[in-house]
Amino acid sequence: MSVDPDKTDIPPRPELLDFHGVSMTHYFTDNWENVQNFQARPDDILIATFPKAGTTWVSYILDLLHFGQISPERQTSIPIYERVPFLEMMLPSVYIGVDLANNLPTSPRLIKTHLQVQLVPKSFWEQNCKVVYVARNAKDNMVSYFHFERMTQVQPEPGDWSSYLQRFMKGKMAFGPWYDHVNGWWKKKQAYSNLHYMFYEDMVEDTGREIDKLCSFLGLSPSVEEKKQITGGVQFDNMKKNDMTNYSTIPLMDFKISPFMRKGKVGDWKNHFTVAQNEEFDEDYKKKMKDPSLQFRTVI
Ligand code: PPS
Repeated sequence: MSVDPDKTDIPPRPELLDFHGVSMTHYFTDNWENVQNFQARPDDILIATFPKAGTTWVSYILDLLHFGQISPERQTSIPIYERVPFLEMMLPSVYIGVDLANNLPTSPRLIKTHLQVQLVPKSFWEQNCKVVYVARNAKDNMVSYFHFERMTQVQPEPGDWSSYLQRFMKGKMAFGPWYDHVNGWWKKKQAYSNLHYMFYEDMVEDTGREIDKLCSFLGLSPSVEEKKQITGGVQFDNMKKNDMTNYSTIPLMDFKISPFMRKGKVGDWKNHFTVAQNEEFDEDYKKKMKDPSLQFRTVI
């Protein structure tokens, strides 16, 4: 199955619903039985993130590391959201993540999820799958999510910036509170050793270094030339130009409002938060982020 650009009759924006205590929209819960019963294989690699934390970037890196040499045509013909299916996404006759994942011909299979850790299908843990989690600082993550909600009908209406900020602090967005997400996965890492927890800011600071860490986690040893090619290919400007990674082939997004590959920066939050909003946010953040071992950088 692939995304069918002719089937673009997208219904009105979804409302948030409460799903096992987590805010979600029906697009991510309609196929729940099949999501929950998904049969992972031991060599599957799960890429987990809060939305807008760098999923596509890491997906592309992993895809290039695994398949860039053996199947170059894949890079020019299959969009990243099909190479790395979004497991819980369910848009009937347009995109069914579970079916896409089940039909992947590759080994390993790379699979994307935005689920809070407690909602991940249990077969991933039973099969001891490798998991790559990417986290991004809350302020930039929120800014990116805000612009994403503005431009796609499959997300709830974001409202204006100041009400969005309140919603973010309350966790009233698809996939629930950012705070629970990054903390839940961080705790999981303490008990589950096959989890590589990485940060968007580190990727921006030194992509090559973070690719090296990924390779060591995944047991891969690309040649110097290959690594150089990958590090170059995944830079923001190159991914923005690349139709297979910039989401321009998906009919559900209005790039005139905001492109998927928007800015790719650390610190864009400074262009959005007022001084008062920043103080209020920081105050609330301190109450929610109590674990001193989990630290984020909002500037680099
Ligand atoms: S999604 O919809 O949840 O899968 O989105 P996701 O891919 O997680 O996040 C999109 C943001 O990641 C930025 N991005 C990058 N930044 C730097 N370098 C590269 N190569 C890169 N690729 C994607 C993308 O621009 C979105 O962030 P913002 O801040 O909105 O630009």
